Amino acid sequence: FVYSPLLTDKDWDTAVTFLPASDNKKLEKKRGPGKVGIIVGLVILAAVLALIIGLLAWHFHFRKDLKLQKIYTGSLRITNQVFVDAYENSDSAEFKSLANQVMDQLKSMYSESPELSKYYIGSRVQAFSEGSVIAYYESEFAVPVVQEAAVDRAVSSLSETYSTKVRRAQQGPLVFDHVVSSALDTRLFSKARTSTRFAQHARSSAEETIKSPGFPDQPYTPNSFVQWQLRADPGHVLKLSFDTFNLEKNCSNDFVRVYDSLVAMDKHLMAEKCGFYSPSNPLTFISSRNVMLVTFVTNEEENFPGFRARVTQFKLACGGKLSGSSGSFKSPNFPSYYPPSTTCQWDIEVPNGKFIKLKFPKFMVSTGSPNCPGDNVQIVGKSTLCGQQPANTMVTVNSNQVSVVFKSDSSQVDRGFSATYEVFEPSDPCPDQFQCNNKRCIDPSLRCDGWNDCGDGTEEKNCKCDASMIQCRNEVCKPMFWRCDGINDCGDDTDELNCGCKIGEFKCKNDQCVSEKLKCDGNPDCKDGSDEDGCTRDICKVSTFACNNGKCITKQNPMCDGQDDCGDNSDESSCDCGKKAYTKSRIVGGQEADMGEFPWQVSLHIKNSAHVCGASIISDRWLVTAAHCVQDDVKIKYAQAGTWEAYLGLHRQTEKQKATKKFLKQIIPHKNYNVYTYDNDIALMELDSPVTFSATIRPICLPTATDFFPTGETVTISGWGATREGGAGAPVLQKANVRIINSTVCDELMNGQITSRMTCAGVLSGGVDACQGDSGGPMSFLTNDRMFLAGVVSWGDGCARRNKPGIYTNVPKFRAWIKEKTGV
Ligand code: 4AZ
Repeated sequence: FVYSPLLTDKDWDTAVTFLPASDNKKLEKKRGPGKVGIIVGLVILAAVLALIIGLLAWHFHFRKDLKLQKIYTGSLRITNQVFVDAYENSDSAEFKSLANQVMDQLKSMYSESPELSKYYIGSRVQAFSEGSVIAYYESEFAVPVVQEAAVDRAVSSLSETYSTKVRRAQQGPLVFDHVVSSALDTRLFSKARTSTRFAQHARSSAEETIKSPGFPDQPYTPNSFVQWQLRADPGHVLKLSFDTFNLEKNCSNDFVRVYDSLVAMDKHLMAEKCGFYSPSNPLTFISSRNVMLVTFVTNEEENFPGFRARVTQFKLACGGKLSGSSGSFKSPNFPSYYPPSTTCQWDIEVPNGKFIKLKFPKFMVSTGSPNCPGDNVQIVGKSTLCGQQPANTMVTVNSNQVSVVFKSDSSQVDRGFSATYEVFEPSDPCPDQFQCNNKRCIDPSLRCDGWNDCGDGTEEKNCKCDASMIQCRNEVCKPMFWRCDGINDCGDDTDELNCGCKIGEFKCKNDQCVSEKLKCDGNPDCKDGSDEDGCTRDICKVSTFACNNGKCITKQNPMCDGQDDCGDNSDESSCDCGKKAYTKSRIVGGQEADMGEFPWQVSLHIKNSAHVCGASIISDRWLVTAAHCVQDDVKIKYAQAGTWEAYLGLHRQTEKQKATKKFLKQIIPHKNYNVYTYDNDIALMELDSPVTFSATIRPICLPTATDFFPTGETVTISGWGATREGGAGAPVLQKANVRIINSTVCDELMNGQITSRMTCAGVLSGGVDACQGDSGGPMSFLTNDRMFLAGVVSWGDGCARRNKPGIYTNVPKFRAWIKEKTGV
């Protein structure tokens, strides 16, 4: 039901009266200052002095009386009362009677403090909950500006007095303890806002929902303040699950706050949220007791669709006894937010004589700082973890027993952790493996191979290198093919000393050597770009943008960076691309993408059959894919538009009905595609009708012809391809980050098969790569806050093998061709 707004808005603006203007007489002009001049001067001086004195008097007399409206929210426990159901209804006689008593006693409590009694206006009880009876209230004070800090101190000292000992408030029958209060954020009681309050009780049988005003038919209303008081049965906790959450990005304008209380107390603020959350990565919150408060505040600008959340109740249980040789456990509600004010203890006992290895694949436990105040995970007798820990953080325990205690404090929750444990022999912590200093165990063949597999580099120290490796002076080994590639791989430059160039190589001005083939290919392959110097080019020089007005821009990535670099805005037009709709936080070695994270990703199916290739949306009519995906074979006419159906906005292959299916009008493979070398592996597909863009369907930005993606830069690949070489396709869209690899190095690794129409990217230590079924899909590069189509998945030597990067079609090379064929 709806409450009326609590406090009538008071206007504390103090009227300011200006000093009367001095009655200046008209004065005659004279040559010199003379007598009259002196008099005039004195009069002006006197007027100025009077003005200064007046202003000072106003400042010290009136301004100190300027009053602030201060609201403190609080809760207190009434220990000598028993909760009755009627207390849930603020219209009931029982509620009103107890509320009046609480208000009386609050008044008498404030009268104990001179600062508070002087400025006290009134209180209002907002709600009661069980235990014995907890009252939630707001108290209002009109405080002179200069007294604000003193009043804050008086309120917290009063709370301290009542929270430490049980006290009967003067002249009242109620006994209070646990009086807690804090100043209410001014954003929660702005005068301009219309305010609405709801109270709802979750039941086990039925499902309650809460939603922003107007949802789902219209955007939420501006300048509103809505509050939901949520309750569950005693002994239960509440779960709030947002199935839609789409608010403005900036939390200082519109936000949702979730409190572990029935009043908006910062001490019990679980989280403040804004922005857009993907349904595949939903927000859910759990309370520590049977109450929760949700507040929704909007300002006058930009109204978004809003949110809807289910409210359920359940009994929270966590921790327990764990035994056996291995097992797992996780924080309550993982991977969504754990409840505040909660303690869970897991007592692990493995067979006698064995030790325990704990591993945390994911760990996000509130903010970390020295000594982990707030929320933390204690591995009793060993260490305490908090904050964000690297994936697979490991802790070993030299005992067959250990207790792991997770504690959250009263505010600011996070996504928590997952953990596994397994046993190890005390005499052999890493059977047949190398033990790193950080206790990780790795395959012994990974020692001294130039890659940091331990994570702490221990296995790359004190190495004797074999002939295929460079012996760096600092005693690490690096692969020989990294010698003289312009990158300091050793860390002490040993690998870049005494570098001449081989036959077929070009010597850059910085002494780096690059393949002769790369000279004047439009990409600066030398770090200093000297391989592109002096090349005759009809348009702008390398690494610049050719504006429509003929101007050349030398700045890197000038497109869509919000600045009109060209002067005719041509570098800022066509920028409605490359942005995902959602907030946030196969491919071999990747992980599941969030829904809508790659809204340009397309799944190409043979009609009424399975996924074959990926593609990327570049406009409402055109897709880019790989030419090798559209080559006829003896059985299937892949080159014909009628063979295909394209799924746009697809996340899970089994949920095709949720995606947009499109047929094709035509396919344009690049005419120079080479079936043997995969050179020019790119094709365009025209949809038979334009697609409507949405949160899950959007185009990616196209790079300009002169864009280039520097060695070492991170790019993201996505697709439903195989999750290991020779394996099956992924049911859910996968993503992985890989790095751009120097073309010269790549050409050597791939036995001279790399052309300037190809870009290499991967993780040379292996394990992360595109694979069969990812072909045609995007390699996305993030710049200026947008994703650009840097490459198209093309080919590779197997998948995710060591020193075998993935090969991608170099999209900038085809920018003019795309424009010519599609107009995009
Ligand atoms: C493929 O067969 C394929 N490792 C795509 C990419 C890679 C290998 C194979 C890169 O579609």
